[in-house]
Amino acid sequence: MALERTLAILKPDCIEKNLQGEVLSRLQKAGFKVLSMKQVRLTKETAAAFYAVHKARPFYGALVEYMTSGPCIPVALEKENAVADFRALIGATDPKEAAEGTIRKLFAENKERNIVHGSDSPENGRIEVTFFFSESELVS
Ligand code: FUP
Repeated sequence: MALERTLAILKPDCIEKNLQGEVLSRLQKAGFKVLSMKQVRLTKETAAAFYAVHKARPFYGALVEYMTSGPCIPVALEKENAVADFRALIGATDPKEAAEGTIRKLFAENKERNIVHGSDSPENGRIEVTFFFSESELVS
């Protein structure tokens, strides 16, 4: 298995609910190495660019609005098989469909307020980490 990077984003609902420590603790216990993290308030432009792949989807405008409604914490993660393992840890996009014990099943409200983002492929994992972090911020 290859060492991969994946980007987590603790979303505004995670921060509103004071679940930052809870989510970070779960991902660290699951073996993810935190390469870097920071708290940011996304601008409309930044959120729109990050989710550009979903531009044509009906939920795009609301998603951009939501992701700019409060602070977010992008977290750069590294682990063998990081992308698939992180998606398994967080569960399905819709918490109603998420497996028992997953972060979204435990803490998320709906498909929009679903606590945490995870990259969907190793290629996007690298691209999304680079979207938020420069190499100097990733040096351990
Ligand atoms: P995921 O990869 O599990 O985060 O989910 P998707 O790629 O399916 O969705 C991308 C983003 O759109 C996620 F932040 C969730 C959000 N979304 C909505 O806000 N409403 C929807 O109906 C579906 C997805």
